[in-house]
Parts: sequence; structure tokens; C-alpha cells
Amino acid sequence: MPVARPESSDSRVIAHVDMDCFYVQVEQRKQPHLRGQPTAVVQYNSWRGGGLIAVGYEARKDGVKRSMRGDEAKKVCPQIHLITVPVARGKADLNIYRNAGSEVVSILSRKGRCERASIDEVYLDLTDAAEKLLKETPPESLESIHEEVLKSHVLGLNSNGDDNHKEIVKKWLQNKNGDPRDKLLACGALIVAELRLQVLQETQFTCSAGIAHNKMLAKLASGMNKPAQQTVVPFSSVKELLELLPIKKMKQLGGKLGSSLQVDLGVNTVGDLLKYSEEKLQDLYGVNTGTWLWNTARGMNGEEVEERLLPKSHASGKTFRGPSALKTLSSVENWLKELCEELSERLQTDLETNKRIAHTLTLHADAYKTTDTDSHKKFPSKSCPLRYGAGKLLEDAVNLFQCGLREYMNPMGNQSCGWKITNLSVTASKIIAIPSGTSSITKYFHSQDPGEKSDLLSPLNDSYQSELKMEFGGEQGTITHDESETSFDRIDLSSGHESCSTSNQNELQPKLSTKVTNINHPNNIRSNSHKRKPTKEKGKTSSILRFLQTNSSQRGQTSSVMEGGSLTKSQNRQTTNTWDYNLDEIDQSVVEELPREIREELYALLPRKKANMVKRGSSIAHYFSPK
Ligand code: DCP
Repeated sequence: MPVARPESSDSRVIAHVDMDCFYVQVEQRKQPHLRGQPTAVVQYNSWRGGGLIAVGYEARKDGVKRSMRGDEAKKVCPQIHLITVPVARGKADLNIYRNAGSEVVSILSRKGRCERASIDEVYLDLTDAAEKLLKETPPESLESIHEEVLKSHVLGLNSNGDDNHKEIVKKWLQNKNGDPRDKLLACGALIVAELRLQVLQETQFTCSAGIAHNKMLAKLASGMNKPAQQTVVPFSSVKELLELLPIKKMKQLGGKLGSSLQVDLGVNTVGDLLKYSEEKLQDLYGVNTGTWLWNTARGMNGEEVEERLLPKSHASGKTFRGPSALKTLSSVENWLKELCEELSERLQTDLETNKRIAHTLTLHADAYKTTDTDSHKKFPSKSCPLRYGAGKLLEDAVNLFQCGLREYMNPMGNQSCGWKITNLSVTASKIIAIPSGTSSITKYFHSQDPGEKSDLLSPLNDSYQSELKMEFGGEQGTITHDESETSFDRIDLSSGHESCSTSNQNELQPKLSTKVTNINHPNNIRSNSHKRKPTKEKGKTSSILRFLQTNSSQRGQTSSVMEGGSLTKSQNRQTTNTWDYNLDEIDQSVVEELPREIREELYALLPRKKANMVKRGSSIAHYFSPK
């Protein structure tokens, strides 16, 4: 459901930049002889020439559409070049497109806050840059203005197709007496045109853009004039724009909410919503959505451009249409292996290149039952804390799948009917940067909740269930820790993913219940620590936990002891640091489960001991789990 955010200011300058027929452009750069030729990119599939996923503008002129299969496109446009998406591990390999998207982002982020919204689109907050330009070199002071700016479409100017289009736009850009907000948008248009030219020069890609006072309007505008053009939405043109905009075209209104507005209220355009008071909309759709609708009808949207140059999540998925649908657990496992290997590679690259770590693994599937009475039932998405390494990802993904399957097949009911999987994906989300620097070990294990240290050492354990709030890059999730033999922590994510809940555990196979507790995830470490008896357990687990809870100043004390060759030290409880664990005994494989940066730091602390590590357990969880 949409969330209403107050409009922070109506004089922000926000741009939405969207690449034109992106995959086609990437392929055309690779094979320049395809430039100017009708071209489309198909996802390989032997059925009717594969599905088109990107269509170049030359082919669009001939009537080729994304909804077509390759064979159909050839009929409509016999000279079309169909390029197949690269394949790796039996599925589409999108790395070439992702990397091309990153090239563009690095250019677009030069002028202001930049949010990578998808593989080929970004939002920019250019308010500061526009204000600076307006102050230092306002458009009216410019003797000449670049063609690319003059080609802009300014909504409300009614100059499209006019021979004097550029003259009219120039006048608008240089209007000394114009609305101050328009002057800022004019500066935004100059900046965006310059950025688009830089993208073209440096990557050979064209893009289109919308420039407005908020994200919603900028996004609407970027698609209005494609390819290689930009559209400006002055404040005064918003009402007219929304009056005629079909309700389903508005972001977040393409689905059920938009249908309800059409069917239940007879609302056909966004402007039609103006008839309803905020109270009425709140009555009908709840306070948040009601306010959001009321704002949307007026073109108001307070959503901020988030600083994010890297993707918010990594997903690896595959569709299995028709006879290729998966029917057995072993075929699902085989595919999950491929998907997890790909995901693991991407996570590793992200970790090494960007020092980011993902926290949540989610499994999504589409399924249907072979003899079905409730075919509408969706396969539930399941999540758990994410463990690094392809093998562990696979283990957890398989467990999540089994957990989802049990629920999907209705554990209370008839198990005899079969199932088929038509889509399978694994997603790594809640990605946050690992703090760097000498205290990174401590920060790594504490990054979610700086105020938690004292809790960990206090007898919180009395509580059988504790709820901890975590913040990940602005999003919130709640983890419920249960004292029972829990296999999965239940995570209620704002993304709406369902997750494996502890209540399912009795239904799960024993395999599941042992595996998922062994998760080397900070949250699990924390969760486990809650279950410790505070005074009696003096084993390895408690002390390594304390090591990881030690803050940087306290680490200063411990390191002197480490330099002396022994890592055994006791301190009184008031200082919350106790070194009663001999790191010599850490199993090498345990250390290897840590992210590389943390691992290297540990090695640096123990240069002479590394070779002597004694095998004690199979998993880092051995040290971090309560028993
Ligand atoms: N894409 C895909 N599957 C889809 C839709 C899109 O794989 N069902 C890929 C191919 C596109 C890229 O994502 O090139 C970006 O999608 P867009 O919707 O932005 O479309 P294009 O960039 O291809 O064209 P346009 O110029 O209309 O934005």
C-alpha cells in the first residue's frame, strides 16, 4: 500500500532518468553495425522464437511490441535482428546490462543525490545544483543555450510541433519574471541536458528524462517523450496533466487499488480523485492510503531521493513455462543450486567491491497444484537470515522452499495432489555497508543496534520472547525471537515478504530445525545470546560473543593482552569485557565464514596463530549458538 509522506517542499528539482530501449542499446554498442537497424533482445526460449524483452525504436516503428514472441516479430518486421540475452547456468545472464547500468549511474550521480531505481533508471535530486546555477549563472544571463535544452518539452507551453518550439522554450527558460519555481526547473533542465550529453559521450547510450518538483511527477514525465528527450513539468501544468491521466497509469495505481478506484468510485483519471475529500478517502482506504490518494490527485508527493548508487537487493530467478514446469523436489534443488551459485557470486562481488553485506534471503515461487480445488492460492514467499557461501545459500533456500511447499500444499489436508513450479527465485535483501576501519569486527556485529550491548549482557534472557527492532537503510523490520527450538526467526519485513514462522516448526522436517539455527548472522548471534543463561555459561560461546561486543576503546585493553600472545583475560562485569576465550582454538572454517574484511582483521590480530587453529566444530554457529 502506498505511504503518504508530507511534501517536503514544492521547489525541489527532481529528475527521473530512464535509458531508452536499454538492452537493445547495450547490444548495439557491442555490435555497432546494428545501430539504426530494427533490433530486439529476446530471452532464449525455443517456443516461438523466445520472448521479446527489449525492442529498439526502429523496430517499434514497424509495429514490433514487447509482448510479442520472436517469430511474431519476424512476421511484422522481417528484417529485424533478434539478439539473445547471454546465458549462464542455463538462465539469462544479465551482468552485461547491470554493468552498463552502473556506468550510467556513475555519470548521473555527478550533480546531486542519486538513487538507482532499477537496472536502467535513476532519480536525481538536483535542488542544490539548480539553486547554485540560478544564483551564479541564471538562464536569462546565458547568451546561448544548448540545442539539447531547447529541444525540451515543457508541459503547458503548447509548443510541441511548433516551428518555433525552440524559441518558445528559450523564452520560458529565460523568463526573468517567471515563477521562482519555474526558474529552478529551468536550471534543472540545463543540468539534466548536460548530464544526458555526458552519458551519450561516455557510454554511447541515449536516455530520456523528466524534470519536476517531485519523484512522482518526474517519473510520469520521463516516459512522455522518448527516446532521447526530456520533459519538464512546471507547477502550473500539474493540474492539467493529472486531469486527463488514466488512473491506472499512475505509479502504484496500476493494480488492485487502481481497480477499486475505477470500479467502486467510478474514478477514471487521477483528476477525478479531486472530487473526494481527504476524510472520505481515508474512510474508504485507511488513513495512510487515503492521504496518499488525496495528495496524488494534487500532484503532491514528499518521497525523498535516497542516496543509493548500488542495487537494493540481488535476485536470481528462472521461469519454467509449460512442460518445463518443475515437478519434483530434486529438480527444484538442481535449479536452486544454479540460482544460489549465481546469487553467491554477486553477493561476493558486492562484498568485495562495495563492502556491503546482505542480511535476508527470500525464496519466491509461483506454483499450481495438479488436482486443484484452490488454484488461486499463492505459494508463500519465505525469508530467513542470509548466510554467505553458495552451499549455505542452497541449504537455506531448499529449506525455505520446503517450508513454503508445506504451507502451500496445506499440511492439514490431502497431500496426494501434485504440484508444479513455474517460477523460482532467490533474493538477497537488507543490504548494508560493513563499517570499515580498525574496529570493524565490533561494528560488524553491532551495526544494527548500537544501543544493544548492555542488553546483551543483562539478564534479558528471563524473557521468553523479545522483540528487537532493526533499521536497515531506512526500512524497518521486526525480528521475533522465540525460546522454543526455533528453526527460523520470524521476520516481518516492510517489503511484505512472508517468512517462515516459528509456528511452522512442528510441521517441518527435523533437518530443517537443526540447520537454520546454525546461521552465522549477526541477528542470530544476538538472538542466541538472549537465550544464554547470563551467569552460568562460561564456555567459548559467551566469551567470543563478549569479544564481539567489545567496543573500540575497550578493544584497546584487550589488544595489549593479545600482543602478549595470550588472549585470555578476565575483566570485571562493569566494564562488560571479558577475555576468557582462547582464539587459538577457533576452527579455521569458522573464521572463513566471516566476511573477508572481518576475517583479515582477525588474521591480523593473530598472525602467528593462524596455522595452529584446531578444528572444533563445523560452523561458526558452533561458537555463537547457546549450546
Ligand atoms: N526488461 C526485461 N523484462 C521485461 C521488461 C524489461 O528484461 N519484462 C529489461 C529490458 C529493458 C530493460 O529491462 O531494456 C529496461 O526496461 P524498460 O521498461 O525501461 O524498457 P526499455 O528500456 O527497453 O524501453 P523504453 O525506452 O521504453 O524505456
